[in-house]
Amino acid sequence: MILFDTLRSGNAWKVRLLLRNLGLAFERKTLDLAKGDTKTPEYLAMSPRGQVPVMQFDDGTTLAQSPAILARIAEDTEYFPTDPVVRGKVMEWMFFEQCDLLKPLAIPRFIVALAGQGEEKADLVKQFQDQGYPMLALMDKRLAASDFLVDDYSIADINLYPYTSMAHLGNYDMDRFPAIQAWIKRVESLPGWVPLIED
Ligand SMILES: N[C@@H](CCC(=O)N[C@@H](CS)C(=O)NCC(=O)O)C(=O)O
Repeated sequence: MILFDTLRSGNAWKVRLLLRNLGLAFERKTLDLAKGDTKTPEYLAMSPRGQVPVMQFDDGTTLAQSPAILARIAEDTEYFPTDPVVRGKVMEWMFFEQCDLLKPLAIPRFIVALAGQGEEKADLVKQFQDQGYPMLALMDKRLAASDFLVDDYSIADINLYPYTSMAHLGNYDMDRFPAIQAWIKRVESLPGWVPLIED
């Protein structure tokens, strides 16, 4: 299997976490967005949006969109339960992340920590934080009642962990969310956890 990623992509980090959790071997092709690596005709055939991650499977098929990749890799494993009610809840959290959480967390992190424009774009950061804080409050409420987002650790946790754990880099005050902080520590203590930048 080949994972197309970038050095600091949280969406690709999700896929590496699952692969490491499962102990699966894979090759990593680390691209450079600034050089247009994801906008070539060959790459756009795999990812019409020209984004990472993309996974190329051993049968030659490819898949974009991190939750879809997680779901395919986790099929028939404990990380993607088959019970329709439980599986539905796992999907619910993954859609929540894509629709409501990803941009409010990822864009401030990009502006502040990666582009170094936190001061000049403070208003924009605040606009995204105003969207993100209520979503983090929903997560915190759930995690105050449960060790993991659904029942046991699943691809729901893997999908929500990277950008939540990096939210402070976008100047989010994560002290407001003690249950999220405890969950982050819980995820990081599991076998196979790897940091964003691996040695
Ligand atoms: N919904 C997508 C989002 C992927 C995404 O935003 N990837 C970023 C890097 S983390 C990217 O490739 N950005 C370059 C671009 O949008 O042109 C997913 O979950 O995989």
